[in-house]
Amino acid sequence: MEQNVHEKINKQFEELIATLPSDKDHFEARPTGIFLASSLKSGTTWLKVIMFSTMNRSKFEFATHPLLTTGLHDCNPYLDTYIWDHDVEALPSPRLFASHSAYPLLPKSVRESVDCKVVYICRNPKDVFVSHYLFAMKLRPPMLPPISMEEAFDLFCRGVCEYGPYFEHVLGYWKASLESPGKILFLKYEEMRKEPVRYVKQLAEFLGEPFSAEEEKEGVIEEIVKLCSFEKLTSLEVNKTGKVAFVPEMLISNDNFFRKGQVGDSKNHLTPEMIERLDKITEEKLKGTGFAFGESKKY
Ligand code: PAP
Repeated sequence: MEQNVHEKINKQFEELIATLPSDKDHFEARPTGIFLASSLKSGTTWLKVIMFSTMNRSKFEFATHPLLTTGLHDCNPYLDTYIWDHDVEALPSPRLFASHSAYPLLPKSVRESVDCKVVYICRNPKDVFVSHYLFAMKLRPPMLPPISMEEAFDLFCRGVCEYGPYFEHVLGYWKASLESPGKILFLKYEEMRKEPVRYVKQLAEFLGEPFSAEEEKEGVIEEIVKLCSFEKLTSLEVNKTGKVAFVPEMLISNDNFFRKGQVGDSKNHLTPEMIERLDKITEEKLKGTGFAFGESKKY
């Protein structure tokens, strides 16, 4: 039943999109370019700082690291909004961008470049939904009527989400990562939370900047994990009181990007019926794909 509804909505979208005018996309990927891609609330903020500190580890001391005083989003701009009012060509290489775009909507040159790399992070849909709902309620303009969790949940289940239906977003990148493993690294939030050192190491190798034996001995990976930890970032003044403007007219406090940072917190917010419904949709969506979310069966 749910599957049919999804298929119907997808078909309607495809038909609608085919009728829209399209034009050249002007973004030119560079071979050294690196994209952090994700759907909403999947661990983007965390991976952003991990990527920035991994790529720039020889430039900065941990004791005086710019992340201790600089807004998180300044280290890796969202191409989705940054490109509206910035000259992306003026940025030096290697350019590090983040994007919430679905895979087919990434700039063509990014998808087609052999060397430009993409790192995708996904998270189990129940935690994504809860994290997004609570975030959206905090930022919802007061003149708009509130949306109940039940209503928002129904929309999420029917694939009505910012940046497109959640499962299609994840599976789009996952399939692309199977086709081009050297170009797209696919990560899972839950697995990274369990073994951050292992994944920071894998990330550095994927980005062509593996940690040397000496760096490993000096504990550089552990320093990066510590610097980027939820506890460390939330203790910093810049993340308590600083603000970010993805678009000029909308200032968002940095503290909105941190809530609990836990795996499985959705069980404290969703009813057993909601959990059952989303688990069933997840099972149907993933059937035959070979893909599984990190730890999705444990709660
Ligand atoms: P975005 O879509 O607005 O960019 P994103 O950063 O992808 O959000 O996800 C936010 C989630 O990551 C929050 O999850 P929660 O609501 O379940 O708590 C946030 O707490 C979590 N998060 C942010 N920073 C970290 C971190 N350093 N380590 C682990 N989780 C983090």
